[in-house]
Amino acid sequence: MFVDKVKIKIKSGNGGNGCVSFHREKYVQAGGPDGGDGGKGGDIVFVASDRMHTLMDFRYKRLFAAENGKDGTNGRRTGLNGADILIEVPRGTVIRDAESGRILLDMFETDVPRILLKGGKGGFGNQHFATATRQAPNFAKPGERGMELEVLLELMSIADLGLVGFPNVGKSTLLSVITSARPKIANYHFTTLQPNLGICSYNDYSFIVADIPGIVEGASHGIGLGYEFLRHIERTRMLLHVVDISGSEGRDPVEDYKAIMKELEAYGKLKDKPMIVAANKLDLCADQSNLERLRALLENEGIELVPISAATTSGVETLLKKLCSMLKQLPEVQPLTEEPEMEPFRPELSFEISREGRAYRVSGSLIEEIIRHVNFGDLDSLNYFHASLRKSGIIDALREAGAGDGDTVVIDNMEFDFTE
Ligand SMILES: Nc1nc2c(ncn2[C@@H]2O[C@H](COP(=O)(O)OP(=O)(O)OP(=O)(O)O)[C@@H](O)[C@H]2O)c(=O)[nH]1
Ligand SMILES: [Mg+2]
Repeated sequence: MFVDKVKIKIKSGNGGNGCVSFHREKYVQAGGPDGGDGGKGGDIVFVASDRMHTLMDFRYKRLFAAENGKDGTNGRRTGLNGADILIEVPRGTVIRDAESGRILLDMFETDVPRILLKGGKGGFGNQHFATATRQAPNFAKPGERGMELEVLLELMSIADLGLVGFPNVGKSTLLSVITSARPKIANYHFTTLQPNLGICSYNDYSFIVADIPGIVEGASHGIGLGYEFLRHIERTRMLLHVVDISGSEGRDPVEDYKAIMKELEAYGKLKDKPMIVAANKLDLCADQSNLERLRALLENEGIELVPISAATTSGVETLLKKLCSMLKQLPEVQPLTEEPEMEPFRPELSFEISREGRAYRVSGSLIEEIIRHVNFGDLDSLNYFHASLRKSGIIDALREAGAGDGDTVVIDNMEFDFTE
């Protein structure tokens, strides 16, 4: 089964905590603070590879969490950094924020690692907080938290030329003739079940060709299976519309052409792409009437028609010449615009105040975050705690909730007297 869309969870590592420690040595009294810093949390890194062609591997592994940084230790020793996680994806994978749909990364180039979530920084150990007036800082900083995100991986193949057409018209056969790709070819509909890419080199020019499953009339309404795959030719520079000009299946090639154009129109994003039409299976044609009818129609629309036989390769060289000269004039495929706004990835911190008998309880992620930074056995740290409560609006909220001087405020498993 071909998988080209998956949702996964990623999480970068937390930074390690800074350490509170004092230098201890025999006969040396009151050594200075020597608590080391926490290590940095691991990053979540993506890299595009040409060896992968689907997102199949992600069907079984959906959670990727980088390692946390280790805590600092005494003797000014910094904790080890957490290991990064390198996630390999096929080239052309677009990574979106699952919630907003915003494009975070377009994995356009192979082998270029790209960081999506940075690991949290390690906290400073108490060695950093010594000042002239505070020689024995009894606190250190906790590590910064990592980031967590649900992302949608979507493969959108990157190619120069996209092959479209009804099933069984010879798209894959043509791919096998002009590139070294060896797709499955057979005389029935929907032989191709996933996109195949191949590189076509002609004279000094080379370009990537994408072959996708055939589409049928009504594809935009869910008939057949090709419609979803049109995504894989969305980022091509031009299309090659392959028609079975012999009408070998008893269909009318002109009607086939119109039907496919209708589906491309319905898809939207493909309708303005430059296009050449290849009238394939010419070797099976008893007469030229189909070819002439199609030619008349296309002349009207200003679209070039090239008669070929993928089976005998007649006309293929002419086709390649035309494709190359057209491609050379078309702009290169560009990566999608990324909007990697890092801020919103950190969970919104909030708090709430509830009554607990006569006391007021403060709970929620914001207060938990503040508590992480406090050493309740240290006066400096307590002052910092009080300032944080004020700065974050918790004091104001308590007062609004009715708390007055001397009332009891419960935070975590501690009780405080409310003071302004
Ligand atoms: N006689 C003749 N047969 C051809 C030609 N091109 C392809 N065929 C045959 O047509 C059949 C379908 O070819 P494919 O290349 O699998 O067709 P496709 O368009 O990729 O089909 P789907 O993957 O099902 O959409 C095969 O039996 C091919 O051998 C041609 O130029 N002449
Ligand atoms: Mg095919």
